[in-house]
Amino acid sequence: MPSPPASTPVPAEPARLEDLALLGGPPLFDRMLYVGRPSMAPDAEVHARIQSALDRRWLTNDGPLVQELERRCGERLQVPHCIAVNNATLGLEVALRALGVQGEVLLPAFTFIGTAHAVQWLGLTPVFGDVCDADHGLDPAEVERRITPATGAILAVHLWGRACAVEALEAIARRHGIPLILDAAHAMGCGHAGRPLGSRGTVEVFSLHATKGLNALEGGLITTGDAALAERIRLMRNFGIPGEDQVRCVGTNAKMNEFSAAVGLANLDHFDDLCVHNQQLHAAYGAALAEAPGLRLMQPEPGQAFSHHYIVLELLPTATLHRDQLVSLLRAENVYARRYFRPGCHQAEPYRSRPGGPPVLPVTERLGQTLLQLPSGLQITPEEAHRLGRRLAWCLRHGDAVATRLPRMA
Ligand code: T4K
Repeated sequence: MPSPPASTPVPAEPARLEDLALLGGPPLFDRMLYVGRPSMAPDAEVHARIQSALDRRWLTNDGPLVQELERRCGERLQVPHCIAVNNATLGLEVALRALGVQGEVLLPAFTFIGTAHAVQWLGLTPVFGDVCDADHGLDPAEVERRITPATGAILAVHLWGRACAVEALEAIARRHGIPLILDAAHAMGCGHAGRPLGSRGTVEVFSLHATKGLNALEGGLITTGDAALAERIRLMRNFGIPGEDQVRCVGTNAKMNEFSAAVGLANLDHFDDLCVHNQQLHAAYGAALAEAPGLRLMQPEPGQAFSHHYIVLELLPTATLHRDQLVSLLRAENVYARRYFRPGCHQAEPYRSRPGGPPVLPVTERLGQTLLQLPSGLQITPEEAHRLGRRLAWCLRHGDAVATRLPRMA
């Protein structure tokens, strides 16, 4: 059968199995949709800010655009100290180093590998714990179980921008006299207990990577209420140099440059609108998937601000298709869904090969097998999100028949 003309959208619900793109039908979308596609301010606004940096010939080393970004983000996050860095991984390293952390660091295995590598890179020992089903963040009960006198810090993650169990983790950290570092890489635009995330624990670290909701090409922010810590972090991000002809401590080069800050500021002007757009996408996906059997769409913490940057689905045991089958079906439809975060960090090298082998972490293992993420941001309209959701729901409703035509999954 000939493909429909380009102007006619492919129906969301196929008339027959062979209309699925993986089985020979036309793809649902005429372009690839990605998880992590950057959402950008209008080009002219980005260009104008970059041009201002070029005109000043001040390109890095605590330039005026970096300072403006720090001030505006600090206000937005309601935190006294906000320090821009060149990415969140180095941000975590600088925070750990400025806190003088030694020995072991307790962290979740279900996170991006950069969280664990930041610890390992400093010569510290990552100790992995499991996460909670409810928020996919580090389980305080696991921390209690694994904490020892060798534990130098807890490093928890606000995964997908949902707050981890901060109150319980803060209490444990306080009781043991160790810092709580929060990886807030996903958390711009997200809140907890009526406030923006960014001012919890000892220190929080945001990512402004291109794939994040607020992007500065590459970048990060370290936020804290501790003035002395903030000063050490500022020193350490610039080789330990407080001013001309002085070096006060060991440091690294974790400075953000002016072009990154220019992009970050331009995008910041549109960030609230982006969050509204993402909320509409989430609602559209939710409406289409409401009746999809065996599937759960992650919801924000009730009543709290949320960026909806990550649209997270969980396949339940009753689902008729395996997560990886859905991912293959979607790729053929030009939807590049992701399987964050598999394998869990404990199953990745070098951690997997440590003596004694990786710990058994049932929730991490299960989430690594059952979660997938769908596209968000300006690349996709709510109407398209609805069509994509309907296609997914159709696949699950007809999963038994679809599965007979797909390679078997383990
Ligand atoms: N902690 C957590 C919890 C994190 O998730 C991350 C980073 C960090 C710490 C460390 O933050 P940074 O040091 O990066 O600031 C991506 C990002 O590279 C990574 O920053 C992010 N987490 C992670 C969740 O996602 P990959 O390996 O999935 O990237 P990649 O290259 O596959 O890109 C993802 C998709 O985005 C691609 O399929 C296409 C699209 N894309 C990407 C880029 C860079 C574009 O369309 N345009 C682009 O310019 O890690």
